[in-house]
Amino acid sequence: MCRRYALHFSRGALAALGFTALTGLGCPAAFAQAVTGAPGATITLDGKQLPPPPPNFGGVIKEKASESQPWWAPRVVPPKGAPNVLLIMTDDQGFGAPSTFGGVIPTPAMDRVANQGLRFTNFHSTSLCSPTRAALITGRNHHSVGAGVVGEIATGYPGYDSIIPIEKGTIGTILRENGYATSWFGKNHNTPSYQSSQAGPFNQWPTGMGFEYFYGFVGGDASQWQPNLYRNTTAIYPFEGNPTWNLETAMADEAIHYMKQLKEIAPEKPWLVYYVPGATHAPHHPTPEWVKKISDMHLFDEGWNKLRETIFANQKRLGIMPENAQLTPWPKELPEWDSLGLEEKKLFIKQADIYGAYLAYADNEIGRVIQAVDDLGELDNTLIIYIGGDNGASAEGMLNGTPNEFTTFNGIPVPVKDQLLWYPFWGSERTFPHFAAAWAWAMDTPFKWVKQVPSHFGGTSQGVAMSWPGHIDDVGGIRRQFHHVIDIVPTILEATGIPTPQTINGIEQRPIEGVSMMYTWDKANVDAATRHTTQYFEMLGNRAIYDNGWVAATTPATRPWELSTATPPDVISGYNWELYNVNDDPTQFNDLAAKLPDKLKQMQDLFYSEAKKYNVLPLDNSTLSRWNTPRPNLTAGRTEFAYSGELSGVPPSAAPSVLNKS
Ligand SMILES: [Ca+2]
Repeated sequence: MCRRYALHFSRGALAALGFTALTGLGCPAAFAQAVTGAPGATITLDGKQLPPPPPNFGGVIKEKASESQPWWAPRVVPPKGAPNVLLIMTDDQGFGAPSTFGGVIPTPAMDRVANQGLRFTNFHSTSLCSPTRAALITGRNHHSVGAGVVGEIATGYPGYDSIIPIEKGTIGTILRENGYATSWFGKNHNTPSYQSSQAGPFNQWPTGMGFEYFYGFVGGDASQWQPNLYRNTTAIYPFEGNPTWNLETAMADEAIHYMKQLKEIAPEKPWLVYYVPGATHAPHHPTPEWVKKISDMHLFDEGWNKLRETIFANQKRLGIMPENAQLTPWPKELPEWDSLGLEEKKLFIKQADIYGAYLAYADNEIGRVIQAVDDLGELDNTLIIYIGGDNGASAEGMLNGTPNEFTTFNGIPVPVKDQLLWYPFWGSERTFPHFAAAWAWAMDTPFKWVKQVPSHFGGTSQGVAMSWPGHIDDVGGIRRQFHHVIDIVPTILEATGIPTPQTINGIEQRPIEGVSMMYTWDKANVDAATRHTTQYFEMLGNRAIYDNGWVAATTPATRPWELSTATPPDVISGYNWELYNVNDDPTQFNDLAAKLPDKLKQMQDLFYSEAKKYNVLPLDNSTLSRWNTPRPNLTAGRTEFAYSGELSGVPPSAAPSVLNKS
């Protein structure tokens, strides 16, 4: 019976095929004695070659079927004990926004993960959307995977072309080929913009990157009321005729349905659910129920300066910030709350209430997904990683905020009196709103700077909660080791016991660049030195280097809230550098550059050697011109366009340019 199967698939033959172990041979099946190879047989790969080479036929073929023996290849299953993986990341959420990290906005779902696992207070993103996301799913630096900047402003260099190279496969592909069900819900932003129309190609859509199921939007942001929504690669419109429909709720429903269905059909099959809501990127689109709930709490009535003090006090009380941390000063570039008039305060409080409602709403829907994991009996068998934001809070609303984010992209500030016309509708489908830049700075408490800024922790610090019951022995603990978004893939691989592949589809794979964070799960390692000892940062010409507790960083030469209108200096010589000892000074309060010029020089040299290693060159700090630089476009060379009937969701990269035309 089963022994016979094993004879035909001997240990030596398995090793030759790249297989390491046979498990669960499905012996109880009545026909097991009659067949060589059983439909219920499973196998765990050694994972070096993905997919594995096809196994040799293990049966017997004669002229007649009645004299032959059929054979089925065993089903690939992950290593025993490999958990489900729920990988959650919100968008544009500041370090100091959620209650889990001292913020005033209630995030009980993130609290839940933190309280059954660990909080990481020194974890970093790239400071921008597509770059962080590409780094997250590949375990490589953003420039290493063509994502030195967002895809919309890609340029024709390996570090910036928005193409994830085939020699750097994603966690989706790796887990899928090792027997996981893989899925992606929410924001994509990793498909090259010129490949994001219905003309494809689709190999860098989620379903082409190893994620078997996708429900979400392709670009950098989307209306939550009426998004450009896709199921896999097909546009869908579930919101039509349903005015209370909201994507935050719909994507939670979808993820819950997906997990439930899997549990019922294949209860033993582990899954990867990559869950990345549009919140809290603009447009801030919470439901009216959440607007009321948060507005009634009056969280922001005392303004952004007071908010910072409140958050920092909470962070000290919770142990998020150590005793030696100092609150960085309010920047002179942004107005003090007390200098504002009544109308300004009224508008700005509304903007923050809507943002707060959006974050609380998103966390609530994430909480429903986590509760569904619990209800399915899978919580003890699930590694949950909840990353608070893919970059710092966004100051892209300019100084006054805006009822429509696209005014920022066009460099048009909207006066407060004009914005007040939208006051009653803020957050509804009639608006595409963003809050004032000063709120972003406050949401990044205790750090300096905001989204787009990789040089300072305000742009890169993301609170992370991580849990896997029974595997983290310091439940509710805090970890201060420096880590980076490229460390998540190696952490997942170590937790699942799945090796890093040497080849995927015959393509030799380049090394993963992050390090596993699993050593921090051990209580004995609470104060262990970080295993991520060096990390460069670069975005839009601004840059920094972390090395063994030191950070050298350029002073941002342009302001993120000026976006397309700023005039940048020479990208090499036009920047001042700062130097921090972040072991002693975790908020980057004391600039030591003038005191320690030799240390600064050593760190600058290290930045450039790392930059060469990871495709960071050539540096480019251009702003508006970068949006309009030539890049692949499906309309190139065409002057006539004919469209008949219904056609929607065509991205600018596949549509005729109507800029400066009437
Ligand atoms: Ca983002």
